[in-house]
Amino acid sequence: PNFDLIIRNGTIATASESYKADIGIRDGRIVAIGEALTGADEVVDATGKLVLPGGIDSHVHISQPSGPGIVMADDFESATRAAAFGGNSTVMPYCLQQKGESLRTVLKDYHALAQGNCHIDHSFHLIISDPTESVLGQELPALFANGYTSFKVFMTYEGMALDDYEMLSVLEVAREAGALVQIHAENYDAIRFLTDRLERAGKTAPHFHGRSRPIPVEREATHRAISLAELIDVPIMIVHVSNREAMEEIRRAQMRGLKVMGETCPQYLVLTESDMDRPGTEGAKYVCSPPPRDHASQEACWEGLQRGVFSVFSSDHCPFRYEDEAGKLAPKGRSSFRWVPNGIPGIETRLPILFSEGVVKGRISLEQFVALTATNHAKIYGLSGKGSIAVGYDADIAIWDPELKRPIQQAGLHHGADYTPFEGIEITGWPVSLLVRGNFIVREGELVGAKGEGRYLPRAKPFQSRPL
Ligand code: DUC
Ligand code: ZN
Ligand code: ZN
Repeated sequence: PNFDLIIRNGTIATASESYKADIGIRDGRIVAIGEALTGADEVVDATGKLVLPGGIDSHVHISQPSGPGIVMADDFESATRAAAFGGNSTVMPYCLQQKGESLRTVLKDYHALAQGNCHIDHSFHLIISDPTESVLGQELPALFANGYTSFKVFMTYEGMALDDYEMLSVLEVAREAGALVQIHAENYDAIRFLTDRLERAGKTAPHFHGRSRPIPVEREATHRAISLAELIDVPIMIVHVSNREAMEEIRRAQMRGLKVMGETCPQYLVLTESDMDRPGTEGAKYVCSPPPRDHASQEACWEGLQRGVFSVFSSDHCPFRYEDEAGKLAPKGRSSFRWVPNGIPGIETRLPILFSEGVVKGRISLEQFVALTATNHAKIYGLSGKGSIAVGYDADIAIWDPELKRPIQQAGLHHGADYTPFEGIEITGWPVSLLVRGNFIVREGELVGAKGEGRYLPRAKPFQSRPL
């Protein structure tokens, strides 16, 4: 036979067009796209279905240490399983450098966690929290050369925040090496100050998490991050943008010709600050940073997606269990929002939310959906042969039923968390099957792939990371 597998008669969509055709797959790659292909070991009929590039989620946290006594709800097995059910074929989790750690040790640890446990492909970003001379001078440059071509820095959080001098030093190394820097932009001192004042006033319920980091905290840090990157002349990605003011800082930088990219996430489209306002401690289920804002902010994030201010849409999956000693309300947490770990699960619901709220409701086109959820992630982060449906590309394919209606329910999800912040949202359009390199991982809603099928993907130097 010509092919191992033919996917017949589906509607294929890429970042630039959609059309009906058959896909011929051999040895894990797409080798033909055409009409009436024949000669395969197996033919899958995709009539009435959408055939999309598997999602790439370039912002997820898996098995990441998150504070004393706190354990993330997902390991690599459960996170990649949930990701596969959510239509994803590749994830890019973080490897967190804690103070004093060498990057080599950090990478070794995360590879050990991932090795043999992943259902889908994965690549890694580093989080740099301790930019010592040896990290900047030797470790980072050596790692770039080895396929670790992007990393994240934080402007807030104890033990992670870099001051402006450190930010500049890191950006300088990124410029030399051609790496892409993701920035978590919130003003650390402002958050510390506001948190202290709120606690002093006895305002410690989860709801006050939002009040401890209002929009100016994010806007100011976004502006500062852009200014620092401009000083060094190095491209950056501002991650998890939550509101209009931060979005407009990015847009203004783009209009000025700077290479500043932006990312937003499902929580900023469908949640608001009032979700944290639930009785008792239940608001903790929605605590993430930046926090969800208001309806006007949701509209601004849609606008950013529609107009290309944001080039990627990621989950920021960062799961903690609610009913768990090691979760959202880990011991200290009972006293103040300050101790609630920041982050929510979303690896499985990212694509259905954007499809249903975006494509089905007419806010974005199907082609924009593909660009925002797969193609741009591959291009921006240097993943070659991924993120599109084209001859020569890996056969990473999600088959969607665009008419399947089902609400998001915790009971139907596959992650390790014990709740979803998106419970009850009505969704039209779900992925039903998922292939990675030509192999079914999920088939008609059933897990058929074994853990360990997912591969590690080193990445090329991102083109976008070239300075002006
Ligand atoms: N930043 C993230 O990217 N994820 C979760 C928490 C945070 O602050
Ligand atoms: Zn962050
Ligand atoms: Zn994150």
